[in-house]
Amino acid sequence: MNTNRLSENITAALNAQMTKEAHASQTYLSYAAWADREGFGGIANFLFKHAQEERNHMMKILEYILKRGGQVEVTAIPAPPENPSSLNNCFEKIFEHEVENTKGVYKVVKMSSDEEDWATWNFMQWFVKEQIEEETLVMNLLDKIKIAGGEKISSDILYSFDRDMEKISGDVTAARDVTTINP
Ligand code: OFO
Repeated sequence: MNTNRLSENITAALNAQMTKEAHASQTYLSYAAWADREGFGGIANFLFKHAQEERNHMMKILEYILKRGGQVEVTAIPAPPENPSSLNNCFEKIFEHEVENTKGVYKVVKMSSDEEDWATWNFMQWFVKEQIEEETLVMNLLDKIKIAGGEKISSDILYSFDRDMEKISGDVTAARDVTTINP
């Protein structure tokens, strides 16, 4: 008896999205390390936390595939893009990355609607909402940087921006408190 409730196409699309989330996690991780090396401790912490969030998104999809009796395919993750050239560039790159991720989410939503797989459609609505929040968050940060001078942001504004970023709370444990038991 076949208990797999996912079509071949949906399984492939969900696995692809899972890899996209893993890639997003690696990208945030790489930018976080860059930010830390540049001396932006608050921004680095924000990005480390976000890397963990993206990994959680990957796990959410993995668990869903398993729950529906489908086949999980863990594949190679593409390397993250090059390091940003500035703080402004860092958040521009993040915004572009999030928009790309949203496109991947929409692809699965469209496919599930075409196939009338309402379980997957319903599952993916969480990601649609999450992408709105993430795009808005990055958009607002970019606005702040723009007002503060964009590429020409002064070092004292940069200092207080970095300190403010330390205070932005995410859904996950602060990077410095992360352990394997408490990811
Ligand atoms: Fe950037 O959030 Fe995952 O989906």
